[in-house]
Amino acid sequence: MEKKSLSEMREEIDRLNLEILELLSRRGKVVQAIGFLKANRGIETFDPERESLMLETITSHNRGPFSDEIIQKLFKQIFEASMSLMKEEVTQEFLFSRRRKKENTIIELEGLTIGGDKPVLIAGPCSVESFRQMDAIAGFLVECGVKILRGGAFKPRTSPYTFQGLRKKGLEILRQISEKYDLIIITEVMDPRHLELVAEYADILQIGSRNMHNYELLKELGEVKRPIMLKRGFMSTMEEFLYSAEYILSRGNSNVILCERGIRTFERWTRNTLDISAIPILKNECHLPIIVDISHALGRTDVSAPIARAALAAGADGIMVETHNNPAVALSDGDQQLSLPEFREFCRAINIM
Ligand SMILES: [Mn+2]
Repeated sequence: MEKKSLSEMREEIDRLNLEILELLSRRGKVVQAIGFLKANRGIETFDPERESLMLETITSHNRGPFSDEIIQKLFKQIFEASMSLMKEEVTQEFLFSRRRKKENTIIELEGLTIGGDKPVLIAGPCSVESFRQMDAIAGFLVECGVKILRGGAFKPRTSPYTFQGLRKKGLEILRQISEKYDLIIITEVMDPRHLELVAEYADILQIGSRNMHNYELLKELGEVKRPIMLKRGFMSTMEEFLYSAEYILSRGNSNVILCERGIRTFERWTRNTLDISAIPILKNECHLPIIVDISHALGRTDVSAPIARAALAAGADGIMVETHNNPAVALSDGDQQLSLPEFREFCRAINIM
């Protein structure tokens, strides 16, 4: 056999590298096509039986010089890379995905846009307590330029013995206030049995953190003709959060607003830990507007303004904040609600009105 020089052998290695690359790329393309097919048919991407069969076939053809073990390791790497390619293909198919829809989802409601160029401010008390309370708060908020009023009628409380909300009476108060001040109303729906009732009174339906995993409720929301603000579960990953949004989108309701409201960590000086990084990451991954609820994230009022500014700087489409005419006697979440003068200061500090 004719002896090759070192440089000749190196040239050969260079050529072989490119051939391997060419083969890998070809293999990758086929994998993508399979991923697309599986996504459409809802088939699980990982098939361990098929993988071990492939490894068996490959090692049975191995003629060296690499050991079977090394060959298996190398191919295992190729399989893993293929799996992530396939997963990418599947995620692309999700309705929330930015890869599927490039432009932002903009929700228009009575002349107001959520997810457009201008951030929105959602304010109001934790709970609807009485007409007088709501009247005092709403009158003040309107003067500050607020267009969306929040207030809970159905309250998910940690203890069954604390105030559970005024329920239907609360919804009626919200409607009256909405008509008096021309405000858009957002309120929580907790149970599929109340959905029709709440949708009758509210303009935007809020799904609380505790209900982010209530898939039967999410499915029903897909059929409702109202925008939905879905709050992130306090123990949920961003991926789980988006999957929950997908439940609503996939049933035909494309008006979904995400709400980051903090996640539970070991930190006790704030009620939750606001996940600032979730804002730009979710914006990259999906096309839905994102509101940041600073009150439930913080559980305190003293750092409201810098945190709201941070959320806006990170790309939030709006801020939600709890405000009460007399936080000291509020029936729920007293510690985290801004008083009305504090709210006015807050508005000045964040300067989005
Ligand atoms: Mn609250």
